[in-house]
Amino acid sequence: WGDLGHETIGYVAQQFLAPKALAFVQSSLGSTYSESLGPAAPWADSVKYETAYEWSQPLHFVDANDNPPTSCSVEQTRDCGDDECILTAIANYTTRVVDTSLSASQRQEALKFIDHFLGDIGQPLHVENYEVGGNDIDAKCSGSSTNLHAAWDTGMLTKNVDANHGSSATTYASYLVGEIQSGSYQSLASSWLSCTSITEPVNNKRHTPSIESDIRNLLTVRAKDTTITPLECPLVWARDANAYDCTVVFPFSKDEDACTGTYYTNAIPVIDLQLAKQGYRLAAWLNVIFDGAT
Ligand code: DCM
Ligand code: DCM
Ligand code: DCM
Ligand code: ZN
Ligand code: ZN
Repeated sequence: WGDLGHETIGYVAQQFLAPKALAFVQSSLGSTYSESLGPAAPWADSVKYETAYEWSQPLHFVDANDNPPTSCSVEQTRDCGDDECILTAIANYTTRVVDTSLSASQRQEALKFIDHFLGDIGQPLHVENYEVGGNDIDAKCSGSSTNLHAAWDTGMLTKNVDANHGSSATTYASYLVGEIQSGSYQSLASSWLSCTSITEPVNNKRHTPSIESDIRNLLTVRAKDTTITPLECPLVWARDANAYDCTVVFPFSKDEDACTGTYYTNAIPVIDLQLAKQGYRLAAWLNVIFDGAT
Protein backbone atom coordinates (compact mmCIF):
# COMPACT_ATOMS: atom_id res chain seq x y z
CA TRP A 1 0.00 0.00 0.00
CA GLY A 2 0.99 3.64 -0.39
CA ASP A 3 0.95 6.13 2.45
CA LEU A 4 -2.85 6.51 2.38
CA GLY A 5 -3.44 2.78 2.85
CA HIS A 6 -0.81 2.41 5.56
CA GLU A 7 -2.05 5.47 7.48
CA THR A 8 -5.62 4.18 7.29
CA ILE A 9 -4.60 0.79 8.71
CA GLY A 10 -2.69 2.51 11.53
CA TYR A 11 -5.62 4.79 12.39
CA VAL A 12 -8.01 1.80 12.44
CA ALA A 13 -5.67 -0.13 14.75
CA GLN A 14 -5.25 2.86 17.08
CA GLN A 15 -8.98 2.70 17.92
CA PHE A 16 -8.77 -0.90 19.14
CA LEU A 17 -5.65 -0.84 21.33
CA ALA A 18 -5.86 -2.22 24.88
CA PRO A 19 -4.48 -0.02 27.70
CA LYS A 20 -0.86 -1.25 27.86
CA ALA A 21 -0.49 -1.46 24.09
CA LEU A 22 -1.87 2.08 23.79
CA ALA A 23 0.50 3.35 26.48
CA PHE A 24 3.52 1.80 24.72
CA VAL A 25 2.43 3.14 21.32
CA GLN A 26 1.96 6.65 22.71
CA SER A 27 5.22 6.82 24.63
CA SER A 28 7.29 5.09 21.96
CA LEU A 29 6.00 7.10 18.99
CA GLY A 30 5.73 10.37 20.90
CA SER A 31 4.95 13.75 19.43
CA THR A 32 6.97 12.93 16.28
CA TYR A 33 4.09 10.69 15.19
CA SER A 34 1.27 12.31 17.19
CA GLU A 35 1.41 9.22 19.44
CA SER A 36 -0.45 7.27 16.74
CA LEU A 37 0.04 4.22 14.52
CA GLY A 38 -1.52 6.20 11.64
CA PRO A 39 1.25 8.76 11.04
CA ALA A 40 3.97 6.18 11.91
CA ALA A 41 2.84 3.54 9.41
CA PRO A 42 4.49 4.92 6.21
CA TRP A 43 7.95 5.27 7.84
CA ALA A 44 9.18 1.89 6.56
CA ASP A 45 8.55 2.98 2.95
CA SER A 46 10.21 6.36 3.51
CA VAL A 47 13.54 4.72 4.47
CA LYS A 48 13.67 1.69 2.19
CA TYR A 49 15.46 3.44 -0.68
CA GLU A 50 18.11 4.92 1.65
CA THR A 51 21.40 3.03 1.49
CA ALA A 52 21.31 2.46 5.25
CA TYR A 53 17.98 0.63 4.96
CA GLU A 54 18.31 -1.16 1.60
CA TRP A 55 18.33 -4.47 3.48
CA SER A 56 14.71 -3.86 4.44
CA GLN A 57 13.33 -3.80 0.85
CA PRO A 58 12.59 -7.57 0.61
CA LEU A 59 10.80 -7.45 3.96
CA HIS A 60 7.76 -5.68 2.46
CA PHE A 61 6.52 -8.75 0.58
CA VAL A 62 6.65 -12.50 0.05
CA ASP A 63 7.06 -13.76 -3.51
CA ALA A 64 4.55 -16.59 -3.60
CA ASN A 65 5.51 -18.90 -6.46
CA ASP A 66 1.97 -19.94 -7.27
CA ASN A 67 0.05 -19.71 -10.52
CA PRO A 68 -2.85 -17.24 -10.41
CA PRO A 69 -5.67 -17.29 -11.31
CA THR A 70 -5.51 -21.09 -11.64
CA SER A 71 -3.91 -21.81 -8.32
CA CYS A 72 -3.09 -19.59 -5.34
CA SER A 73 -0.91 -20.52 -2.38
CA VAL A 74 1.83 -19.29 -0.05
CA GLU A 75 4.40 -21.69 1.44
CA GLN A 76 7.00 -20.48 3.89
CA THR A 77 9.78 -22.89 2.81
CA ARG A 78 9.12 -22.41 -0.91
CA ASP A 79 8.53 -18.66 -0.88
CA CYS A 80 10.59 -17.39 2.08
CA GLY A 81 13.38 -19.96 2.15
CA ASP A 82 16.10 -17.38 2.82
CA ASP A 83 14.09 -16.00 5.75
CA GLU A 84 14.09 -12.54 4.17
CA CYS A 85 10.45 -11.82 3.60
CA ILE A 86 7.47 -10.25 5.30
CA LEU A 87 6.66 -13.48 7.18
CA THR A 88 9.96 -13.59 9.05
CA ALA A 89 10.13 -9.80 9.34
CA ILE A 90 6.93 -9.83 11.41
CA ALA A 91 8.42 -12.50 13.68
CA ASN A 92 11.70 -10.60 14.04
CA TYR A 93 10.11 -7.25 14.91
CA THR A 94 7.62 -8.88 17.26
CA THR A 95 10.50 -10.15 19.38
CA ARG A 96 12.36 -6.84 19.12
CA VAL A 97 9.46 -4.60 20.13
CA VAL A 98 9.37 -6.21 23.60
CA ASP A 99 13.13 -6.72 23.97
CA THR A 100 14.12 -4.51 26.89
CA SER A 101 17.81 -4.99 26.08
CA LEU A 102 17.27 -2.83 22.98
CA SER A 103 17.26 0.96 22.99
CA ALA A 104 14.04 2.96 22.89
CA SER A 105 14.77 3.96 19.29
CA GLN A 106 15.32 0.33 18.24
CA ARG A 107 12.03 -0.64 19.87
CA GLN A 108 10.30 2.30 18.18
CA GLU A 109 11.73 1.10 14.85
CA ALA A 110 10.40 -2.42 15.56
CA LEU A 111 6.95 -0.97 16.28
CA LYS A 112 7.00 1.05 13.04
CA PHE A 113 7.98 -2.07 11.05
CA ILE A 114 5.14 -4.08 12.65
CA ASP A 115 2.72 -1.20 11.97
CA HIS A 116 3.77 -1.23 8.30
CA PHE A 117 4.21 -4.96 7.60
CA LEU A 118 0.83 -5.97 9.05
CA GLY A 119 -0.50 -3.60 6.40
CA ASP A 120 1.53 -4.82 3.43
CA ILE A 121 0.78 -8.49 4.18
CA GLY A 122 -2.90 -7.76 3.41
CA GLN A 123 -2.16 -6.37 -0.09
CA PRO A 124 -2.75 -9.27 -2.50
CA LEU A 125 0.14 -8.25 -4.77
CA HIS A 126 2.59 -8.12 -1.82
CA VAL A 127 2.03 -11.87 -1.41
CA GLU A 128 2.53 -12.78 -5.09
CA ASN A 129 5.59 -13.41 -7.26
CA TYR A 130 3.87 -13.29 -10.67
CA GLU A 131 5.29 -10.41 -12.77
CA VAL A 132 7.14 -9.06 -9.72
CA GLY A 133 3.95 -8.73 -7.76
CA GLY A 134 2.24 -7.08 -10.74
CA ASN A 135 4.89 -4.35 -11.08
CA ASP A 136 5.70 -5.59 -14.59
CA ILE A 137 2.10 -5.50 -15.80
CA ASP A 138 1.27 -2.20 -17.50
CA ALA A 139 -2.09 -0.78 -16.54
CA LYS A 140 -4.16 2.40 -16.56
CA CYS A 141 -5.88 4.20 -13.72
CA SER A 142 -8.57 6.59 -14.93
CA GLY A 143 -6.60 6.97 -18.17
CA SER A 144 -3.15 7.55 -16.60
CA SER A 145 -0.38 5.03 -17.20
CA THR A 146 0.58 2.92 -14.21
CA ASN A 147 1.17 -0.73 -13.38
CA LEU A 148 -1.09 -3.25 -11.71
CA HIS A 149 0.85 -3.23 -8.43
CA ALA A 150 0.64 0.55 -8.12
CA ALA A 151 -3.05 0.51 -9.05
CA TRP A 152 -3.64 -1.71 -6.00
CA ASP A 153 -1.19 0.15 -3.70
CA THR A 154 -2.51 3.62 -4.47
CA GLY A 155 -4.55 4.22 -7.65
CA MET A 156 -7.86 2.56 -6.89
CA LEU A 157 -7.66 3.35 -3.18
CA THR A 158 -6.98 7.06 -3.74
CA LYS A 159 -9.81 7.33 -6.23
CA ASN A 160 -12.24 5.73 -3.77
CA VAL A 161 -11.13 7.83 -0.78
CA ASP A 162 -11.31 11.02 -2.89
CA ALA A 163 -14.81 10.15 -4.08
CA ASN A 164 -16.33 8.75 -0.89
CA HIS A 165 -14.26 9.64 2.18
CA GLY A 166 -13.24 13.29 1.85
CA SER A 167 -9.70 12.50 0.58
CA SER A 168 -8.77 11.86 4.22
CA ALA A 169 -7.12 8.84 5.86
CA THR A 170 -8.70 9.70 9.22
CA THR A 171 -12.21 10.08 7.75
CA TYR A 172 -11.80 6.81 5.86
CA ALA A 173 -10.44 5.05 8.95
CA SER A 174 -13.42 6.28 11.01
CA TYR A 175 -15.76 4.81 8.41
CA LEU A 176 -13.97 1.44 8.55
CA VAL A 177 -13.97 1.47 12.38
CA GLY A 178 -17.74 2.05 12.27
CA GLU A 179 -18.17 -0.89 9.90
CA ILE A 180 -16.19 -3.08 12.35
CA GLN A 181 -18.03 -1.89 15.47
CA SER A 182 -21.59 -1.81 14.21
CA GLY A 183 -21.69 -2.16 10.43
CA SER A 184 -21.13 -4.71 7.70
CA TYR A 185 -17.96 -6.14 9.30
CA GLN A 186 -19.38 -6.55 12.81
CA SER A 187 -20.20 -10.23 12.48
CA LEU A 188 -16.93 -10.99 10.65
CA ALA A 189 -14.41 -9.21 12.84
CA SER A 190 -13.90 -11.96 15.44
CA SER A 191 -13.11 -14.44 12.67
CA TRP A 192 -10.30 -12.14 11.47
CA LEU A 193 -8.47 -12.88 14.73
CA SER A 194 -8.82 -16.64 14.76
CA CYS A 195 -5.92 -17.26 12.37
CA THR A 196 -8.19 -19.91 10.85
CA SER A 197 -7.69 -20.01 7.13
CA ILE A 198 -10.08 -21.27 4.50
CA THR A 199 -7.11 -23.25 3.15
CA GLU A 200 -6.91 -25.23 6.38
CA PRO A 201 -9.39 -27.84 7.63
CA VAL A 202 -11.72 -25.86 9.88
CA ASN A 203 -12.72 -28.73 12.11
CA ASN A 204 -9.21 -29.95 12.77
CA LYS A 205 -8.45 -28.14 16.03
CA ARG A 206 -4.83 -29.22 15.99
CA HIS A 207 -4.38 -26.98 12.95
CA THR A 208 -6.19 -23.93 14.27
CA PRO A 209 -3.47 -21.52 15.33
CA SER A 210 -4.23 -18.41 17.34
CA ILE A 211 -2.51 -15.07 17.64
CA GLU A 212 -2.01 -15.83 21.32
CA SER A 213 -0.22 -19.15 20.81
CA ASP A 214 1.85 -17.65 18.00
CA ILE A 215 3.20 -14.87 20.20
CA ARG A 216 3.66 -17.18 23.19
CA ASN A 217 5.75 -19.55 21.03
CA LEU A 218 7.77 -16.68 19.66
CA LEU A 219 8.59 -15.12 23.00
CA THR A 220 9.43 -18.49 24.56
CA VAL A 221 11.79 -19.49 21.78
CA ARG A 222 13.45 -16.07 21.72
CA ALA A 223 14.95 -16.62 25.16
CA LYS A 224 17.08 -19.57 24.06
CA ASP A 225 17.43 -19.19 20.32
CA THR A 226 18.22 -16.24 18.08
CA THR A 227 16.95 -17.89 14.91
CA ILE A 228 13.62 -16.65 13.65
CA THR A 229 10.75 -18.95 14.53
CA PRO A 230 8.17 -19.45 11.77
CA LEU A 231 4.84 -18.07 12.92
CA GLU A 232 1.47 -19.38 11.86
CA CYS A 233 -0.56 -16.15 11.87
CA PRO A 234 1.48 -14.17 9.31
CA LEU A 235 1.27 -17.19 6.99
CA VAL A 236 -2.50 -17.35 7.46
CA TRP A 237 -2.81 -13.61 6.75
CA ALA A 238 -0.61 -13.93 3.66
CA ARG A 239 -2.73 -16.83 2.37
CA ASP A 240 -5.91 -14.87 3.06
CA ALA A 241 -4.68 -11.95 0.90
CA ASN A 242 -3.08 -14.21 -1.72
CA ALA A 243 -6.45 -15.93 -2.34
CA TYR A 244 -7.67 -12.65 -3.88
CA ASP A 245 -5.01 -13.06 -6.59
CA CYS A 246 -7.13 -15.95 -7.90
CA THR A 247 -10.46 -14.11 -7.72
CA VAL A 248 -10.32 -10.32 -7.95
CA VAL A 249 -6.74 -9.34 -8.92
CA PHE A 250 -6.39 -11.80 -11.82
CA PRO A 251 -7.24 -12.24 -14.58
CA PHE A 252 -6.15 -8.75 -15.63
CA SER A 253 -5.55 -7.78 -19.26
CA LYS A 254 -2.43 -5.73 -19.93
CA ASP A 255 -3.24 -2.01 -20.36
CA GLU A 256 -6.74 -2.46 -18.91
CA ASP A 257 -8.02 0.47 -16.81
CA ALA A 258 -8.11 -0.79 -13.21
CA CYS A 259 -9.86 2.36 -11.96
CA THR A 260 -13.02 2.12 -14.07
CA GLY A 261 -15.76 -0.40 -14.75
CA THR A 262 -16.14 -3.88 -13.33
CA TYR A 263 -12.51 -4.32 -12.32
CA TYR A 264 -12.69 -1.25 -10.05
CA THR A 265 -16.16 -2.10 -8.72
CA ASN A 266 -14.98 -5.58 -7.71
CA ALA A 267 -11.69 -4.36 -6.22
CA ILE A 268 -12.95 -1.60 -3.90
CA PRO A 269 -14.83 -3.88 -1.46
CA VAL A 270 -11.69 -6.04 -1.20
CA ILE A 271 -9.48 -3.02 -0.54
CA ASP A 272 -11.88 -1.73 2.16
CA LEU A 273 -12.00 -5.20 3.72
CA GLN A 274 -8.25 -5.78 3.68
CA LEU A 275 -7.46 -2.38 5.24
CA ALA A 276 -10.09 -2.79 7.98
CA LYS A 277 -9.02 -6.38 8.64
CA GLN A 278 -5.30 -5.65 8.86
CA GLY A 279 -5.92 -2.65 11.12
CA TYR A 280 -7.98 -4.84 13.43
CA ARG A 281 -5.34 -7.60 13.32
CA LEU A 282 -2.58 -5.06 14.05
CA ALA A 283 -4.38 -3.90 17.20
CA ALA A 284 -4.99 -7.49 18.31
CA TRP A 285 -1.35 -8.41 17.72
CA LEU A 286 -0.13 -5.49 19.85
CA ASN A 287 -2.79 -6.24 22.48
CA VAL A 288 -1.53 -9.80 22.88
CA ILE A 289 2.08 -8.62 23.01
CA PHE A 290 1.53 -5.87 25.60
CA ASP A 291 -1.68 -6.77 27.43
CA GLY A 292 -1.56 -10.54 27.08
CA ALA A 293 -5.08 -10.78 25.69
CA THR A 294 -6.91 -10.67 22.39
N1 DCM B 1 7.96 5.50 -2.08
C1 DCM B 1 9.04 6.31 -1.77
N2 DCM B 1 10.07 6.42 -2.67
C2 DCM B 1 10.02 5.76 -3.84
C3 DCM B 1 8.92 4.92 -4.15
C4 DCM B 1 7.90 4.82 -3.23
O1 DCM B 1 9.07 6.90 -0.70
N3 DCM B 1 11.03 5.90 -4.71
C5 DCM B 1 6.88 5.44 -1.09
C6 DCM B 1 5.69 6.24 -1.59
C7 DCM B 1 4.74 5.15 -2.05
C8 DCM B 1 5.06 4.06 -1.05
O2 DCM B 1 6.48 4.12 -0.90
O3 DCM B 1 3.40 5.59 -2.00
C9 DCM B 1 4.66 2.69 -1.47
O4 DCM B 1 5.66 2.25 -2.31
P1 DCM B 1 5.83 0.73 -2.58
O5 DCM B 1 4.81 0.55 -3.66
O6 DCM B 1 7.28 0.83 -3.01
O7 DCM B 1 5.53 0.07 -1.25
N1 DCM C 1 18.26 -5.22 12.83
C1 DCM C 1 17.01 -5.72 12.65
N2 DCM C 1 16.71 -6.97 13.08
C2 DCM C 1 17.64 -7.71 13.70
C3 DCM C 1 18.93 -7.21 13.91
C4 DCM C 1 19.22 -5.94 13.45
O1 DCM C 1 16.18 -5.03 12.07
N3 DCM C 1 17.29 -8.94 14.15
C5 DCM C 1 18.50 -3.88 12.33
C6 DCM C 1 18.65 -2.85 13.41
C7 DCM C 1 19.58 -1.87 12.79
C8 DCM C 1 20.40 -2.69 11.81
O2 DCM C 1 19.67 -3.90 11.57
O3 DCM C 1 18.83 -0.92 12.02
C9 DCM C 1 21.77 -3.05 12.35
O4 DCM C 1 21.59 -3.64 13.60
P1 DCM C 1 22.82 -4.23 14.42
O5 DCM C 1 23.72 -3.04 14.61
O6 DCM C 1 22.18 -4.71 15.69
O7 DCM C 1 23.39 -5.31 13.56
N1 DCM D 1 7.12 -5.41 -4.49
C1 DCM D 1 6.47 -6.60 -4.27
N2 DCM D 1 7.02 -7.76 -4.69
C2 DCM D 1 8.21 -7.76 -5.32
C3 DCM D 1 8.89 -6.56 -5.55
C4 DCM D 1 8.32 -5.38 -5.13
O1 DCM D 1 5.38 -6.60 -3.68
N3 DCM D 1 8.75 -8.92 -5.68
C5 DCM D 1 6.49 -4.16 -4.08
C6 DCM D 1 7.26 -3.26 -3.16
C7 DCM D 1 6.70 -1.93 -3.56
C8 DCM D 1 6.42 -2.05 -5.03
O2 DCM D 1 6.27 -3.45 -5.27
O3 DCM D 1 5.43 -1.73 -2.92
C9 DCM D 1 7.49 -1.44 -5.90
O4 DCM D 1 8.70 -2.02 -5.52
P1 DCM D 1 10.10 -1.34 -5.89
O5 DCM D 1 9.96 0.06 -5.41
O6 DCM D 1 11.08 -2.17 -5.08
O7 DCM D 1 10.21 -1.49 -7.35
ZN1 ZN E 1 3.36 -2.07 -2.92
ZN1 ZN F 1 5.75 -1.43 2.20
